[in-house]
Amino acid sequence: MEDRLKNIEVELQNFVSDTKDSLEAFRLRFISKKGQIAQLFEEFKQMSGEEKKKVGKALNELKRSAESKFKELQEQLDSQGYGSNVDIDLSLPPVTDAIGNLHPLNLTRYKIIQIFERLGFNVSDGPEIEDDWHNFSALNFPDNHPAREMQDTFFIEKNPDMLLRTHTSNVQIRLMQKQKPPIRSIMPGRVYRNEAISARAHCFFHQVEGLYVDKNVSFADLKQTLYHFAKEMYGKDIKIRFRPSFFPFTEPSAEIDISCLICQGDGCAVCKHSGWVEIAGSGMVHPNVLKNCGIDPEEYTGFAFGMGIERVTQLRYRVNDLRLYSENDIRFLKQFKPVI
Ligand code: 2U9
Repeated sequence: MEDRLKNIEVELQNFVSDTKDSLEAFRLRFISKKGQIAQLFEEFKQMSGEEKKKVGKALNELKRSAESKFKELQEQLDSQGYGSNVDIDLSLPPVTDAIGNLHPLNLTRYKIIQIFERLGFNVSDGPEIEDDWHNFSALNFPDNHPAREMQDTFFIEKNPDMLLRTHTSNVQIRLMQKQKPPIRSIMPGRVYRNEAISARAHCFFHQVEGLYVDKNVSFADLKQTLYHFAKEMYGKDIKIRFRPSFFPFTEPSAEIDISCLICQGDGCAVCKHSGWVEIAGSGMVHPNVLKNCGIDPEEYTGFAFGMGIERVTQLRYRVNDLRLYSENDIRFLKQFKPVI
């Protein structure tokens, strides 16, 4: 009898209950009239006086122990809100944490990075506050170039000039200064221009520029790389064309158009009835720029390109007002689901 008392004590102390049903199981097993302890009391009645003396006290203690453990389990359950007084409606929708989503410009940036990373490009970063040399001079901008004027660029200090970078090309310059070719890198980042804010212009926007410098890099490499990008970004049926252009930092230079996604080239308001939309600028890195960074243009050639992330996002999601990107209006922001 004494051993059985001890075993039941251990069993009831180790009992774990986290539902109403398991609490009821405890009651039936230890406390009810048909439970184990009641059974022991029945046996107790049949015992001799001598035996009763030996186990009587322990049996009463076991009964009290079971009752106090039952109370403890019941209180535990009540405090968790699952107790007998609380009704829970399991058909109600769960209460979840509100999860935000990625900004559409970030969704586009990640997609662009993913495409170029698969081609072996890495991602480089650099300062947004830049000196004149890294933003203009090293890129072959002549002293009198209009971009160097206060009307176009935000200057922070004059003599020596410090400014908010107008493109992420400063990162290419810094990369070429410190790393010898082969260089295959893209530079996403925020850039600043002194513009009045409207649906079509803003004082800042985001770019991804790219640079590939090695022996024997040709204009054909540039064309195929950007054609591949356009197919990955806009679908395999996209058409692409290169229009001759001019930039101080590339020679020859070309602007890149894709066939209009809205009207498939038939002509609409988005493509101004031309069937084509501009998506990027590009060209072969000017020999002066390579020289400025200590790279021999006789040994190495390279191509570079630049595109606005807002522009790519506009074509992707049909966002027609640039101001929406920075107003932080939750009704706008919550419409974008990752399609990375
Ligand atoms: C180095 C050498 C060459 C980057 C280039 C463009 C052409 C270009 C615009 C597209 C839309 C800027 O965002 S935008 O307004 N970019 O047209 N960018 S080639 O050329 C470089 C960069 C760095 C050292």
